[in-house]
Amino acid sequence: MNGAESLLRTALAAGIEVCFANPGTTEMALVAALDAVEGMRPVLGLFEGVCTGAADGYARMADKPALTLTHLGPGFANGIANLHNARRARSPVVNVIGDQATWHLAADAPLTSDIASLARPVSAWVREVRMPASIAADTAAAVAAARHVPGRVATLIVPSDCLWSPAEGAAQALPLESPSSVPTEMIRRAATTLQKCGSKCVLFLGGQAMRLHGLAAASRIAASTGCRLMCETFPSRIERGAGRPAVEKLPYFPEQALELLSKYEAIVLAGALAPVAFFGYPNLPSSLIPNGCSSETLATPEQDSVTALAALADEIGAPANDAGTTQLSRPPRPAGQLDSATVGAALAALLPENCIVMDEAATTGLPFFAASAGAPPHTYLALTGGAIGQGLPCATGAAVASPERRVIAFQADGSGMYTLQALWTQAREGLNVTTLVCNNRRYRILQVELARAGMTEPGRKARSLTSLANPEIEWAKMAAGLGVPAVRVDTAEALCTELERALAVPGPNLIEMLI
Ligand SMILES: Cc1ncc(C[n+]2csc(CCOP(=O)(O)OP(=O)(O)O)c2C)c(N)n1
Repeated sequence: MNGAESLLRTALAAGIEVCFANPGTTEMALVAALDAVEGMRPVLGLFEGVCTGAADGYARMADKPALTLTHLGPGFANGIANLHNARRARSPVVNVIGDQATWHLAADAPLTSDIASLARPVSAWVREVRMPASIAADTAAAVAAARHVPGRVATLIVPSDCLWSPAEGAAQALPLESPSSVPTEMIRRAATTLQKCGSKCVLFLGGQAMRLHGLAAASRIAASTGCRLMCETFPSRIERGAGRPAVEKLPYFPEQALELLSKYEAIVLAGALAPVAFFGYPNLPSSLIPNGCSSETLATPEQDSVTALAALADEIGAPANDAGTTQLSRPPRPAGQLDSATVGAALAALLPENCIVMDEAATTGLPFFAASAGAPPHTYLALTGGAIGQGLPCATGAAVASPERRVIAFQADGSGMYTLQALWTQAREGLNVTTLVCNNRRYRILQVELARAGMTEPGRKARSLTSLANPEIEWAKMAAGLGVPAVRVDTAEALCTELERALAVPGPNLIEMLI
């Protein structure tokens, strides 16, 4: 067995089954070894940002890492933005990056660069393999690092001679650690706050607390104390819809978030960090917790927030089955022109049960979350790190992880243009992804930000940097060119008809919505 096979067999033994790859010459031994390792599925991405975003989406749904395979520093660098998003989502990801042969590094050949320095800002763990004999142990360590609770990005840099040379065989998976438990003292303190402040308290959820068990406990607490359930503005994954507790997102703009939270005396954090503004603005604070509202941590993202929430519910004597659950209710099918309200209503009206929604719809997406609160149960994923171009790749990875479920990529046009190659991967892999592109022909959020900064009449140059209208981008045509059947709609009625049709057929499809 060579180093490449040793790496793949070790990853497989640790439960990794998928490799989102865009390889080059330094990874040839790994490419060849894939055929010798039954059970490891390679998925080709035509841009590294597709591979890393897909690994994020896969991890969010499978709760375990995939491999990404990228080519030296430049290949990896193309994937960094979506690894940034994965890091913010606390998704477990194992990056494997091929490097020059150890003895060829000194020659400083054209593709040679300092890969570790590129990897560090997005990786909690980085290791350079030094010899073929260590490749199995290094791989096992990389997987263990990625699975460190709640999930981290781990990067293994592997010189090509270590891949092609004979190695020692595969290593066993290292034992998985469990999340650190929350001290009883923290649970008691949070219980006191919730009981004292009651409906003047927000229980603020993140990470595993937004999964079914965490939500059930949070719902018991809300039913018992009257507290309001909220979650991060951009949740990595939340289970929602009919039969599940209703959780609101904290508004994006700091003025709105501060105004909302100013009505409360306390915020209790469960699996989430204290919320901060996405950007600094003149005369606005970084923290979104207003003066006069106290903040208290029940569980950090690294701690076992689910067990802590259940213990807290018991501590305050919340009845076991008192979970206030959301009634099934959908908006009626909308009619008329396409805008954020009718698009949100159409999607909420037709959302299939048990689907996964990846929301990178930016400004057009805003009304959807509230409109779909009573839709059939579904999973919602958001852009966690603000690095746009995550939606289509993440939807692709989610579909690889959950082939039995329909994935809906709710996608803003400007953001979608960063990584539209993901559509080709969806077509090639036959993934059940329905993409709804919000073609508003602009970077609307940037126009909003210009106005917020007082530039209500932007000049020609400023306008040109926020408009996508010239030339007009034709998404349906691009999708067809990448192997994904697509249609274009410009009314809410047509959107409903086409969406119903798209959801009924297997494989990927795309609806371009002219907003
Ligand atoms: C990687 C990256 N590059 C640039 C930006 C800055 N940025 C934020 S939103 C945005 C445009 C979003 O436009 P679109 O996706 O069309 O959504 P809309 O605002 O029109 O709803 C840009 C360029 C970013 N957040 N991330």
